[in-house]
Amino acid sequence: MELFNFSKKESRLYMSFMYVTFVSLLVGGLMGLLQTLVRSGKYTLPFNIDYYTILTTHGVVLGLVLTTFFIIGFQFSLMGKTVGISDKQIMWGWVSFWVMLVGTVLAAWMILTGEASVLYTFYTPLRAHPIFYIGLALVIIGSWIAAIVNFRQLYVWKKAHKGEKSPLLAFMVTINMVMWVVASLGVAYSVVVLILPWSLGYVATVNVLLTRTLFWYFGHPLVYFWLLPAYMAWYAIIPKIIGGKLFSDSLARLSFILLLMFSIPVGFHHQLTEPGIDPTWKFIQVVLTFMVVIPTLMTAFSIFATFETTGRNKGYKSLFGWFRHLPWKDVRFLAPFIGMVAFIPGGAGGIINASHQVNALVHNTIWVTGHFHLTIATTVILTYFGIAYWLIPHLTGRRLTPKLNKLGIIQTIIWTVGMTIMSTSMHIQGLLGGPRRSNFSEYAGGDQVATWISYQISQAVGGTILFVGIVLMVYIFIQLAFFAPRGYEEYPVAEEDMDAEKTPKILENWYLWIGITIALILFAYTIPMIDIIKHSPPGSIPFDWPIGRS
Ligand code: HAS
Repeated sequence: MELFNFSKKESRLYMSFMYVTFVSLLVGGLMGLLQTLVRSGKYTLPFNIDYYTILTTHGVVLGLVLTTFFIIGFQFSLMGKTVGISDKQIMWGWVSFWVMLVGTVLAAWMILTGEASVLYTFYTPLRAHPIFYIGLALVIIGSWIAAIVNFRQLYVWKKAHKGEKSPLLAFMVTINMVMWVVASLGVAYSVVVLILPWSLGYVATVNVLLTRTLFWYFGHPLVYFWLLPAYMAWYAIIPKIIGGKLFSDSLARLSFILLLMFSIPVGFHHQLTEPGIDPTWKFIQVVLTFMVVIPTLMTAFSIFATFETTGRNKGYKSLFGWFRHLPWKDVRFLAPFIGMVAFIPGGAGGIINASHQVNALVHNTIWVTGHFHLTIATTVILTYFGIAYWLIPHLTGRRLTPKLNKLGIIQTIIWTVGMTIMSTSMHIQGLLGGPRRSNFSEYAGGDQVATWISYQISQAVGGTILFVGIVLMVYIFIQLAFFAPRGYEEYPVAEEDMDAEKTPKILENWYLWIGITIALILFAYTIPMIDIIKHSPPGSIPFDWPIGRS
């Protein structure tokens, strides 16, 4: 397999995305810490800062900015490594970076000045300053530019390698970006055509249900947009780190195709309690949601099989000998591995959420917050950290020293302990009916509020431990970017076995898979969308509805 070396110009581009990622980690993490402290009832925010301002900053900066910048930077590096990048493509890579950064700065400015306390889901009728929506639109446009560059990179490679199958990682990046573009069309339409004119005062009303539905048309693939880069590492990078080979190129491609097909037509599982959507269509989307479990379990099987075959090939014979000899002291393996383990309860929680009637028990409780702190904030983020340990030194021409590796292991343990305490307590409080996204700690309440607050105190303990983990991670990043000894750090890409089965050509038939994806979306959304547009009352939310929560 041909792998390209990075030029200085390329490395600079990829690193720029990483700087934004780690600045976001610090800012967003600090907001998370403040939130848990405020909710514990033991601390009040200084300078009259509104709870919803920090909650919005936390969600937007970590959920939208950190993830998008990391993913696009990492994916650019994967494409550069496997199919190469031209100077013109690098130039467009910079355009995408700057457009996204300007958008981020505009949105952040509005949030921090209290003009956009609308949370990361920016549900109407909460209304933000128009500049916030313009900022969001720019972030999406910037990401589309990156997608077009990635598509072009693969196209150019394919032209030069007629009849060859594309490199697995380039194929995976393309799937993720196709999913992102198809999904973000919905939220872009909602922001630009429905919400922005309303926020500017050009139209008097906004269709609340339509904007929420368009958000969730985008929102579920958004969580898979976060997850797929972690899967890329699990399938095609971790095997190399543990000294093995790719388990199955075909299985990996098939699971990505299934994730593309079943990630989008499922947004209603976030709206199961919402009136105005026919229950039949909710049921259909619940069924489609459960289909997503199939490629997920294929992934679990494939990873386990990689671990076992690698160990057996190394000669470890007993039932679990191969497991004991995994490279536990290598943080490039340990951090993503703990991410995988966290996905077992995280995924189980997702299945509970998706189970239609059971959703009524947990919806809008802090259980959901516990669920996504296991999935995105543990499974995905620990895998991103695992990637950063080799990607950053590879880009800066430095080395992950044994000392930094050890610090990374300590960081992983701190994260695991902090998140276990915080997320478990969120799950339990949710089952006791504790609401999410609200700060009631200053109100005197009955026994129930007192019980909730006792759980919120343990969340503050977990949150504080996590913040220590964030500071340590940022320290490691700074070391890897500027101070670690110069040298060469490997960019680990797993190879196929010599005698691996040939990958069927049909797995690269883009027309077929994108066609089925679009057909499924049309099936799941056309009739309910017509219903929503026809029947939900426009005019109910006037323009002079106040900005933000106040
Ligand atoms: Fe979710 C809400 C359903 C996965 C993120 N989710 C959210 C929200 C976020 C989020 C951010 O149906 C909140 C949105 C908001 O603000 O309102 N979710 C699911 C389902 C899955 C799922 C069915 N979610 C994710 C992932 C996320 C994420 C991934 C981020 C990255 N989620 C929901 C629903 C709601 C929801 C409802 C709305 C709730 C409400 O009422 O508002 C599935 O994809 C999960 C499938 C996963 C599995 C686990 C497989 C395990 C693997 C690990 C293998 C481990 C190995 C190591 C090999 C079935 C692959 C083993 C080693 C050993 C030693 C054991």
